[in-house]
Amino acid sequence: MAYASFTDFTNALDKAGELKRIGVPVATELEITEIADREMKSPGGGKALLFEKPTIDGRVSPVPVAVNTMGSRRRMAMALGIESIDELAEQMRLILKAKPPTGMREAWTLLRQGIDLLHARPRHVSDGPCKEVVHLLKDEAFSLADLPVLKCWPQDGGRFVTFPVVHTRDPDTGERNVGMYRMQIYDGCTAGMHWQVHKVGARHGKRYYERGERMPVAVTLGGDPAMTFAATAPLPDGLDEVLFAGFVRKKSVELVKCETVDLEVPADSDYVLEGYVQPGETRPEGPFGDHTGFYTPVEDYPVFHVTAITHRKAPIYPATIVGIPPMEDFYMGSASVRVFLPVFRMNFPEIVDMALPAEGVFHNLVFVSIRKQYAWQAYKIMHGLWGMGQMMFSKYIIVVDEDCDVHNTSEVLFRLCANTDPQRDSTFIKNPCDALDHAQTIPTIGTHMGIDATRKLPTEGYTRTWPELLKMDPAIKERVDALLKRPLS
Ligand SMILES: Cc1cc2nc3c(=O)[nH]c(=O)nc-3n(C[C@H](O)[C@H](O)[C@H](O)COP(=O)(O)O)c2cc1C
Ligand SMILES: [Mn+2]
Repeated sequence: MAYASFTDFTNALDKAGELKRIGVPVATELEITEIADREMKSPGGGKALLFEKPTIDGRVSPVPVAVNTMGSRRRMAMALGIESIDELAEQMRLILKAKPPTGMREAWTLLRQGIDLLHARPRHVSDGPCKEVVHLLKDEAFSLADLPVLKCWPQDGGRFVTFPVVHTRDPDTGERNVGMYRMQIYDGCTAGMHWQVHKVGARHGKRYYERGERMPVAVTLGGDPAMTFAATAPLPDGLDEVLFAGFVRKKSVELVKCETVDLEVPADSDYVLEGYVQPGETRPEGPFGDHTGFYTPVEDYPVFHVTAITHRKAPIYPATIVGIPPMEDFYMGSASVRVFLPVFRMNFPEIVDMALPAEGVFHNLVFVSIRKQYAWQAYKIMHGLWGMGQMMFSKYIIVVDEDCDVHNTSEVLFRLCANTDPQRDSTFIKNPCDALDHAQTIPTIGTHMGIDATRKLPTEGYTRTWPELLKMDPAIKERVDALLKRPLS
């Protein structure tokens, strides 16, 4: 089911008892973060929050701020209009099953075709609610300063748009990309554009730079949350996020032309920030209290110049906060892993399950369970994952046997401690690293570690007898179940 607007979505959350409305004034400077942080750290991710009277420098903004709208398993599924993320994973599996691909490349091609066949292709429309109010730059009556943008953490370099959906195009092929890259507000008409070096936005930017052309960029906020999720999903370069969003919500995304740049954006957006990046122009960005739980330092990033802002008559400003985990993004990342697990399994059928625990902030820690059949299969899986899209960033990969629940960190740690000889069972490799990781000596490159915590085979040189894991007799379990149902004294 698709939502007609972001307001539709927050109303659905409200009806489901998943929304807390906060009617008293709360400052966009730090106070919203403190409330949201407490909520996100409450059991299961707490509730979504709608701040109806956010203040900017003491003035009440007419635009409400929504936070933590996808920050639980249930709300993440609701955002995509489904009961459970498993439904979507099952659809992915079925597309791939129709004609099993022989490799990764073919799997993605097949997915694109499958998604296309499911009538997910965007529709082009001539107008939309995102244009109910149009401000061209020359008005000067409205600017970025009018949005209730958060200053998240005390040492942040300013206010940051934290849920921006950034639309760009490959100047060579015309292919579209949509990614989520945070934006630091510099003034009413300029902002930082934090696409990291490994991301598709940065690749597009590099091509504009090489061609010596100005790069059109459009940023949307709000609208159907399926689009926002698609912007964060680790799709391979070339798989259109707009197509993917259409597939997820089972309804074509309606695209409308921008007013001042040659790009199209979802017509249902709450806000559209139109503008451009001048290749070669950079400006210090940060510090910013980041996903890692630490401040990322000041670094030069491209500058986004606003040429127009259009919006709905009654928009909601969607935001998130990132910081020490667990935060809202954990639920978004977990949904991605779940949805793309069938793709991983296509290439590596022995993979049973996979988890990226919150403590690892996506890239730092990956648990994989496998059905092990031959010697050193765990290493094959590690190397396979390290070669796959954004999984290349995985700092530690721990491989366990199929009977270990990777979503239970305590169970994985038990296997790790019990089943490994540290030197024998670990491997180190060199690979690109997440741009946010402060631990590496040189940014964006470093080593990763893989640990094989599976039971060892004679063919792996283990000639002792591997012991059996304790397990109660099923008949006894049944008898005790029955016994405990009756009064014990
Ligand atoms: C809340 C949130 C904020 C993010 N901020 C950034 C960011 O500032 N820069 C960045 O490069 N990636 C950021 N990401 C990750 C990207 O959105 C993600 O890697 C996405 O898959 C990139 O899409 P692309 O492959 O089309 O570039 C963020 C993700 C989330 C969930
Ligand atoms: Mn992409």
